Amino acid sequence: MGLALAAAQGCASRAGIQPLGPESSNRSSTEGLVRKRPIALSTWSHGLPANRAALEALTTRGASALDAVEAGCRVVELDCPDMTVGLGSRPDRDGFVTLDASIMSDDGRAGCVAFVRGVAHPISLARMVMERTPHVLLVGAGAEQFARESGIEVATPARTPKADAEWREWLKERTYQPKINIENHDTISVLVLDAAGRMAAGSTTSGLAYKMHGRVGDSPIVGAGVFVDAPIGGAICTGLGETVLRTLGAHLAVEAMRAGATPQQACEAAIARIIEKNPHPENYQVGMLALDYGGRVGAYAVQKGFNFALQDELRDAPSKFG
Ligand code: SD4
Repeated sequence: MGLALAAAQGCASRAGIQPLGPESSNRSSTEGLVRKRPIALSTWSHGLPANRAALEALTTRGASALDAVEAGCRVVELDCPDMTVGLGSRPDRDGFVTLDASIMSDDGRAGCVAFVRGVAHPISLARMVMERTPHVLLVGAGAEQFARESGIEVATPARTPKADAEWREWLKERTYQPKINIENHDTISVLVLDAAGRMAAGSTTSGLAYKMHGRVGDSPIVGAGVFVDAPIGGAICTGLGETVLRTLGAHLAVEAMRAGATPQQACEAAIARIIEKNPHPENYQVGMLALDYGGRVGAYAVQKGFNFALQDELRDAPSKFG
């Protein structure tokens, strides 16, 4: 074990972070991954169009990190072939498409919405919560009322024909079992470091297909699905939200970095804690990405199969299993 890693693990364990086990797989495959600002880092392959929009906003429109995160998330909200983000998503078990989103700036400001219906761009509504209200999180009918009052159209809730057909098929069996890497949960989470050195993160999702009505995941919860804190860095998550909520996964990763871990070590430590606290990791997937102000990138997942977009490249994250 190198001295730097040993030191980071010492710091991490002093902070209560699970040190890496020797069996940790593919440890070094994203260690050493560094990019120059501006940087856009996003979950899954729809991170590619998200990053494109984010970087375009940063480089041609002089956008801030917050603007870039919002721009990246909006692209996927509008067009998500996986039916996991935006109004075209699969519904909950009662047939309602309910959406969650959050946005956070590295100065500690955050805005979130959960369990909203009929809003095409929950990420923008989350940003309005952050910038125009004294609150952090609005949910359900209250969030929709705030949207209307802010001039955002709230459509009559509906399912797309494809989502409707799939839901009707699902109703025949009515079983809910999270499936690893099967495209029933592919949140877009975006982390941006702009040229001026400001960081922001955002996440937007329909959560889990056929979830219970009223279920909210990690994505709209600060510290769970997203967390950024200057001058340390940021982290974003995707996967089975319950496991991330129980551990405040993104916050774990940022606190590991504060204790001296690299972004890669931080992702591995946070995933180790998630596995420790959530039994049967063979049955779930969580993917985590982290970034620091030096442009160092971390990526790690419970299972094989989590890919992410760094700038315009799609990469496979190393994983604990598989
Ligand atoms: C949730 N974490 O609601 C989200 C789903 C997700 O990739 O990230 N899917 O649990």
